[in-house]
Amino acid sequence: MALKAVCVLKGSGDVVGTVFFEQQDDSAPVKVTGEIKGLTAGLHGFHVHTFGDNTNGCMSAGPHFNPFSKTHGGPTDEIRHVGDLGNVTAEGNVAKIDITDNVISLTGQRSIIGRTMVIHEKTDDLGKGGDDESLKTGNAGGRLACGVIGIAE
Ligand SMILES: [Cu+2]
Ligand SMILES: [Zn+2]
Repeated sequence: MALKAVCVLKGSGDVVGTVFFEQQDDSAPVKVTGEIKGLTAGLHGFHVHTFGDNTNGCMSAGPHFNPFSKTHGGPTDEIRHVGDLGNVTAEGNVAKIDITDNVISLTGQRSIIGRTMVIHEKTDDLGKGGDDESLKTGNAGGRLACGVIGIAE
């Protein structure tokens, strides 16, 4: 049976979203779909952060989910955090999400269940920015909205 998860993103401003995750079995890629509204047009970093903790807003989610102690990268890079899903593109304030990823999972060591999905203020430079911060966060800036990823029906 397929594994499913869902995340409702909220923040201190107008950005809101819903993201759905589906994986056919343990070893299959995860299909990520959904929509985020209230963004400025352009690219916005989109990552899974380590903790499912929003007690102090999106900051409590901690750094990018990184169980294998790698540096930050893009979704198609060999060296990346498990949580590195790259950027989503907003057109007319809305980003439609349609990502298939082979590294995140809904089960096992790479499971994102109970962790936090974050949408950022700025573009993720995918680790190619040439400074230290690029290899940690992709210089994606503030956390506009976030939500804990939970098991869905
Ligand atoms: Cu992030
Ligand atoms: Zn990262």
